[in-house]
Amino acid sequence: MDIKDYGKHLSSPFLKKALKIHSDARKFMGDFLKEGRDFIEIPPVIISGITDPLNHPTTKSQVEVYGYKYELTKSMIFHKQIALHTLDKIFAFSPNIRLEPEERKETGRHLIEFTQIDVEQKNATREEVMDLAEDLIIYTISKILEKDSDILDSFNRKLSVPKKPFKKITYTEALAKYGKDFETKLSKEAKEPFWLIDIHIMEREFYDREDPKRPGILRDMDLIYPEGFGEASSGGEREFELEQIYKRISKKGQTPEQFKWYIEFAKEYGLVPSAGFGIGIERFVRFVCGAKDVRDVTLFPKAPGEYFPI
Ligand code: ASN
Repeated sequence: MDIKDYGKHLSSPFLKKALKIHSDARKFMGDFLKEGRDFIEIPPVIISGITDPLNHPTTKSQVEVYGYKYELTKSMIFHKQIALHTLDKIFAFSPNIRLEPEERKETGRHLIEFTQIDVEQKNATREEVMDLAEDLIIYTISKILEKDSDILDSFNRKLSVPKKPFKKITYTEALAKYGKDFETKLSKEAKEPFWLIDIHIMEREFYDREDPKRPGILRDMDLIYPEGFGEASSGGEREFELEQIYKRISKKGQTPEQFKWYIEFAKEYGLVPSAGFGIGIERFVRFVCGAKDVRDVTLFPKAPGEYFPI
């Protein structure tokens, strides 16, 4: 985006209103977790010796500090697990940097800099955090409909509060019915957000827990928006036993050395069982506003493959 296009973007009434929705969404999500459910908000981590490997290729973004290499946060997954040594229920508004492949520029869903609300709860099951995520989405959408209906009307956006429980489809079923591109097809067909569950072991990162009763299947889930808006969230129960973590790392062709500080921590103090999820804020705002592209609702939009110096 050059400076002239950025000028147009900045002065668009759509952006101005979408930023109001963004600001309100953060407030309602924070209120729900803090006041409704006793979660503690923790500060985000920007640079660290460990970050999420992610399941898809991204270019490593690192900075050198005092001669040591740090990575920029791709998600706070490991920090969430570590924080549960002190607190039982946590969340952060976590800025993430993911240098996505250039071809993701036109998906309408990818930014290389974005924020997710990243939530984790000690000793929780997948089903408990799915229930929590449903309540969080329902609360936030209800509040936005109450407070910002004039904005949504001006966008001609008809949004309704989703009903609980959200529908579920297993990864195996989705693949069999719709083929490899199931997410796009299912999202286009759906009228309400729905869950994709029981994802296959090689399709997600090593930290999502393998079902002890069903080897090869994970105790995890993605939340998918309807109307073609695509993925909203990913999460699950976590691996917490070192043996299993070693096994999963090697299965993904990774090495414990890549996650040195996480492994050191786990060896020294152990990890606690937990489950959690993260919801991308800009994607949530895009869905609420019914925007074509996530860049349209973002103040400083940085798209894959693009140089945007502000
Ligand atoms: N926040 C996600 C989770 O809690 C991880 C991610 O964003 N890759 O599972």
